[in-house]
Amino acid sequence: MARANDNVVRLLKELATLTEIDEQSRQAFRVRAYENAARAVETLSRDVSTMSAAQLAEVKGIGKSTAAKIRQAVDDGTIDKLEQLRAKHPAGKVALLKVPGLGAKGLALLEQELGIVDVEGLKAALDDGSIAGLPGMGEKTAHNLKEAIDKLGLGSKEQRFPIARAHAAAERLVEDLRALDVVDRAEYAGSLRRFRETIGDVDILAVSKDPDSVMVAFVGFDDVDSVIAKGSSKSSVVTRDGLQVDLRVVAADEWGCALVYFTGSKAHNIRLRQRALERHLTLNEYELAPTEGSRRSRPIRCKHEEDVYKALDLPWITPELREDTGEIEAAEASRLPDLITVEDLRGDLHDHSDWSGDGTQPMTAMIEGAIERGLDYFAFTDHAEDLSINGVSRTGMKKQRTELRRLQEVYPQLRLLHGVELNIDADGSVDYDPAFVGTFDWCVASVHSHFRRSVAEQTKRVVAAIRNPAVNVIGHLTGRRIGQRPGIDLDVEVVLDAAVETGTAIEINSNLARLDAPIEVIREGMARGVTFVISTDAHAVVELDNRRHGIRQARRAGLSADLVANTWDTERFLAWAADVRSGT
Ligand code: DGT
Ligand code: CA
Ligand code: CA
Ligand code: ZN
Repeated sequence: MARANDNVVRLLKELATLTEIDEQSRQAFRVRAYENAARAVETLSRDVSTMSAAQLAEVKGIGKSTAAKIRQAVDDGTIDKLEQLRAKHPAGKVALLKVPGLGAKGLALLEQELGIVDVEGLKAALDDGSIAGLPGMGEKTAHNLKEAIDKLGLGSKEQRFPIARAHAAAERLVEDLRALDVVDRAEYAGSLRRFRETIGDVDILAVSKDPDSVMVAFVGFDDVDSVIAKGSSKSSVVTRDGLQVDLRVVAADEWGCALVYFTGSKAHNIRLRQRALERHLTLNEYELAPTEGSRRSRPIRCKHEEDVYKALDLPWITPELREDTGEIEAAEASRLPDLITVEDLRGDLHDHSDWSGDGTQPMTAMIEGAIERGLDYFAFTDHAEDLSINGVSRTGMKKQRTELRRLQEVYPQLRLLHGVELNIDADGSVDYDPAFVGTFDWCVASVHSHFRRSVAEQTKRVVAAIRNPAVNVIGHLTGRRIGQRPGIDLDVEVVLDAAVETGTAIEINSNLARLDAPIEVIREGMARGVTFVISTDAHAVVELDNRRHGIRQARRAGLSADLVANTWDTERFLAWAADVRSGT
């Protein structure tokens, strides 16, 4: 996405959230207008900074008055209305709005009745019982709020950020650093490079011969809100999003050791340092230095991570595995898994077009995007009719199919599947009738409702979907949104056993807010022989690139390509997909 577009999206999303708080409704006209506009810019192929307000207003999803705000965002770096709302509603309220079960109305009530404006205040009021006494709240609501806060870790002092938010900010900062003349390399390290689901702070490393200039530029970047510390080789800042970012500048021949050190994990580093000591070396952020008893007299400087591992008689270990959960032993014994890479993917099997309400682009754009990315096969899986705001009726689906069959002739190089994303209802049933469902080429079935049910009920409904002969794959298995909504409670072993028995695949959803199935589930599935599918769940062409996130999630679990159905060639894939559905 063009850099200007990225900034505008961020400002519009913040404006939508603050407007929701201000107007005490998520459905308020202006909230929807800003959200739609953010979505439109997110998927726009043109750079907004080259567009006039009039041109912007012509884009689907952008109204006239929002177009003017976008223009101001591009010109001034901010929006007047946004500044007013920021002053009126402090950051604590924005965090409160993220507590599941607490809407903008609830927020207003808490402030009016109890003066609560942040999560800390809410926690205290839950503990002393005053929430349960509020009109329209009660014991049950209080209990649910408490549970949500605990489950998401929102109550803790050292708040962690969902990877989606940290990743976006880190990518922008790294890109800005790389654009500086004085910077030779820049990369994010830490838990983000290991691809953890939540991030404490972002650690960035850069190589430069002129660290002072790098620091001066860094603390002045767009995303930076305040500076905690500014030194000549290390600085710490806080972004507008409230995220702490540490930057360290090193010399080119320190890069290898520094990147290993700051990527971590701490536990992995400790193991490496032990290995170094056994070889009469000490490993630190900059070098491998000889200790007493060493035959070496000079430290080893490493330009690359590979050199560090080599000095310790190990092959390079991918960052996603560096948690000291057996990867060092595996490396030692040359038994590291042959991990899947983005190049292994041949198809994408969960994609939306503008046929369902939340998709933003026509099928042709999505097809061309898939071809550009070198894919061999591609499934459109627009939402089925039971999803009230977005679903496509039976008639709509039939029309889409006719259109898709025509497009197949226009684009013979990409095998197109007419699929659907079915909704798994509370009782495990899905949309339409079985005969019609059977006419699709490919069926994803996902949970989009009833998130709070017992383990037994959730397990039963998902197993019923797995046993449905038409269903090829279960989409975003737990329905979680990292840092926002916990997943449904499932008996994972029962679900995975059913998937093995029927051959139904389990999706690895590449959306950074989801990364669903979680890695524990993927590992458990690997042990049982489950087949996986890695899909983007793209609602726009640019989101086809999210494949790389799904791949990193899979790598964290130790997954290799052969267990992932959409790494197979078209013929093998289609034969498998047909088998799943005939129950053989
Ligand atoms: P986070 O920020 O909590 O999500 O997790 P990390 O892993 O990014 O941790 P952070 O930011 O405290 O430190 C970045 C890396 O620096 C960490 O992964 C390993 C390394 N590191 C930090 N402190 C220590 C330490 O005391 N010993 C060792 N061996 N490494 C450390
Ligand atoms: Ca960190
Ligand atoms: Ca750090
Ligand atoms: Zn979807």
